[in-house]
Amino acid sequence: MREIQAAVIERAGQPTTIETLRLDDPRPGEVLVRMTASGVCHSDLHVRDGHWERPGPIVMGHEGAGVIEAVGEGLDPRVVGRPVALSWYAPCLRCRECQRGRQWLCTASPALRHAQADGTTRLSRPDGSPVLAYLSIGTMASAQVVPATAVVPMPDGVPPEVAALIGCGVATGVGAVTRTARVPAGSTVAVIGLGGVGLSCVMGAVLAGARRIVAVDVNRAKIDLAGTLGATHWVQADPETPRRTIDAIREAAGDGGPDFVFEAIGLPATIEQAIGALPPGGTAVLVGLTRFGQSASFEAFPFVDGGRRILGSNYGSSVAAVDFPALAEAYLAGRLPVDRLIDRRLALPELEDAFDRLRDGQAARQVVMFQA
Ligand code: PAD
Ligand code: ZN
Repeated sequence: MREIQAAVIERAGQPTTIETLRLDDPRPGEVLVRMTASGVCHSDLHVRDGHWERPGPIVMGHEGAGVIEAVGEGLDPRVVGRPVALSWYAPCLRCRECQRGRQWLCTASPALRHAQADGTTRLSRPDGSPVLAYLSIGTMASAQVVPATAVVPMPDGVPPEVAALIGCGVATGVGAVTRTARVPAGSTVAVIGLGGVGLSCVMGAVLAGARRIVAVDVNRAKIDLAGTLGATHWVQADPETPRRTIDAIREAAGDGGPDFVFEAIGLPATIEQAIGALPPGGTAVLVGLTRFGQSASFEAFPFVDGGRRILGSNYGSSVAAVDFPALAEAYLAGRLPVDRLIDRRLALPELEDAFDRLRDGQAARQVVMFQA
């Protein structure tokens, strides 16, 4: 047992407070990780702002990296000291989806209960009451016990904040392009929404050899950042005039519109823009997550008549154990400049301020850094 510092919310929609919690030792199939970095992703903000119902109290955070400090019985203790990135969807490796290689659709992940595989949590308050860990990894904490299948060793030389981003935003955005959509070289691509996820879609489009990459955001600074990552064209969106945004995306992509449009915000209006900008044969890839209960619509006849497609992309259709090391190697080789997404490093007590900046659309990726 040890004491940790963690950012806790009592229930979805409430502000975070920094608390001292007790962390029990890892049990069989579990790993104790000292956290080194945790990115601030909009999915955390969806929970913080009550867009998604979640049980509580719960330690926030799902985009993390750390160093293995101890392992539960049955695991190889030689991994102690290894730097790792954490997957927020620890696969059970036994269900039908895991068996067919679609771990992002695992039906028995402990992440579904924000607990360990046996349904219990290693976290408690000083009064002994249990505290959950968001998606089983609750990375806004100085240390955590996590499922062993959530832990992916990183090659030497990968900075903690880069490893953290590989654990969510980068895997989600790059994977949407290379895994979910399998964008062929020479395609034209548009990305709507240039936060950590959308900027990763831009990097993924570069890796895929896209011919044109149209970066779309309301915020000019985000567009400029996308340009440094390889976007070739840009559209500054005005939410008041969605039709103009659609026309501008089509014009920038050429040939009647982009072959692929990635929506990386999660608003019905921009989902409809992504579909609306497609030429015949085009594909809209929905990456952004809406509030619960929201719908988007499109006119059915031209969609079908034009042979268009819509894909939902969860976690970039990534298999963490395979894809995280590959993303890390692409970073080390200079082909995936993940560090350029990071515009602020902060300490855990500044988390609410980081949420404010993210809510305002000001932040690219902010990362909480933990002291050794
Ligand atoms: P973010 O808030 O950092 O980025 C959103 C971007 O959208 C910002 O740059 C905004 O300026 C921009 N924006 C907002 N409104 C508009 C508009 N009307 N038109 C154009 N641009 C606009 O978020 P993020 O990158 O951390 O996450 C993006 C979404 O992806 C969010 O919904 C998150 O929950 C989701 C997500 N999905 C998965 C998945 O597996 N599908 C994983 C991780 C995150
Ligand atoms: Zn995330």
